[in-house]
Amino acid sequence: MTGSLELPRCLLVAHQGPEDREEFIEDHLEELGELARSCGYSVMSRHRLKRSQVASKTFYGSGQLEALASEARRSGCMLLICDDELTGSQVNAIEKITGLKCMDRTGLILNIFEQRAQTREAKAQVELARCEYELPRLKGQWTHLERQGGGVGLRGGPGETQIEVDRRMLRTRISQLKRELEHLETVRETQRQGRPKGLPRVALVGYTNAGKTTLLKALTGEGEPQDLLFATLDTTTRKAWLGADFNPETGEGDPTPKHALVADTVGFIRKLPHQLVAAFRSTLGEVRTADALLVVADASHPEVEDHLKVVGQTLREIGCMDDGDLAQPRLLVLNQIDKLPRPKRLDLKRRHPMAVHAVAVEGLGLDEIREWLRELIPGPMPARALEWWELPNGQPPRAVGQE
Ligand SMILES: Nc1nc2c(ncn2[C@@H]2O[C@H](COP(=O)(O)OP(=O)(O)OP(=O)(O)O)[C@@H](O)[C@H]2O)c(=O)[nH]1
Ligand SMILES: [Mg+2]
Repeated sequence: MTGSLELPRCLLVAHQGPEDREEFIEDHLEELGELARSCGYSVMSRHRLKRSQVASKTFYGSGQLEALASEARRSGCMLLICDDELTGSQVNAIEKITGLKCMDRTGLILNIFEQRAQTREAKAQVELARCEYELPRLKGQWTHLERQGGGVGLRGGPGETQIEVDRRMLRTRISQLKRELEHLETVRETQRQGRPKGLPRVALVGYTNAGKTTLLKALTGEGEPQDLLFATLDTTTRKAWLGADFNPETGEGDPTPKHALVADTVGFIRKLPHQLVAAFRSTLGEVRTADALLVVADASHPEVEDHLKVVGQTLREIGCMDDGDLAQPRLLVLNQIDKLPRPKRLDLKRRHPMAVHAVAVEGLGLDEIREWLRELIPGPMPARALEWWELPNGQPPRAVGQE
């Protein structure tokens, strides 16, 4: 693996417990590499650190960390990115042993979101998540500050005072941000009320980089797809033309074209920091209140089934139930099938018979999606072929083997 010279270099590490499959951890590291690339780092190497139990102080073994430090020196890295969620004191301990700067997966995802946030709402949501993330981590700095205070080590020493001040400032900022977001949510709700009535509202959801924005563009003509994780942070709602259920030859159906409002949303990822999920509640409100969901997946990804599980789990986390009457209608769009050989497509068809196969970049599968969306709109039922029992002389179809 080579990295470009201009970008800051990093090493990636992940813990592998006795129960963890090797390919599974490799895939996590692959994804962590994508995240690092999205954040502007150059990945020099990836390491699976096997250990039956995590060490409470340093998370990884100290020998493992020392080996990493010399690897980092050899390849000119200053940064260690860990796939595991670490506490503030674990980060400090790792930094001390390795002499490298250490960042965990949550910190990396937060960095990406900070780089991408454009609108006031996205910025406030990301800052809220950052503050929530830093609050329990101030503890790590406490020891550091206390040491600086000449080893006073007593309650009320300079370190403790400093941490109290930091905590208070963070808490004040968190309350301000929450108030601001509540206000923005009211604005959003008013906008929602003001949207044309009678149009179904559909949200595009799915794992990051699956092709949601590409599908938005194909359906509505607007959107800027990018080959980057978390390219989209803000919800964009656009009107899509759905065509009509009308047969010009027989004159059956309704010739009036139908429309829907389609919202593009922030992508999901495994171990999506819960602080971010909580902070993005208002943006993700578009998903909760949508009349239907188009669940977009990158069918060519080797871990697509795992991605779908993450999407299901995140939808539950934001308050969309996926069983019983509470669930909105959902259509699974297996996108990017142009990258799959035919046997793999057939296998997918077997595993997800109700899903639509699509190539959003080429507009393939759009007709089926539009047809499904049209059915959400109350109105004349589309024409259908009569079944045998409805026909005057209809006969039930013969069972196989009766011919
Ligand atoms: N080959 C192929 N590439 C596609 C297809 N759909 C999307 N892509 C590419 O996949 C990449 C990601 O597409 P986006 O639409 O930005 O994905 P997204 O789900 O909106 O991603 P985030 O907003 O980052 O979560 C882009 O480079 C697209 O051109 C497809 O059907 N086939
Ligand atoms: Mg997008």
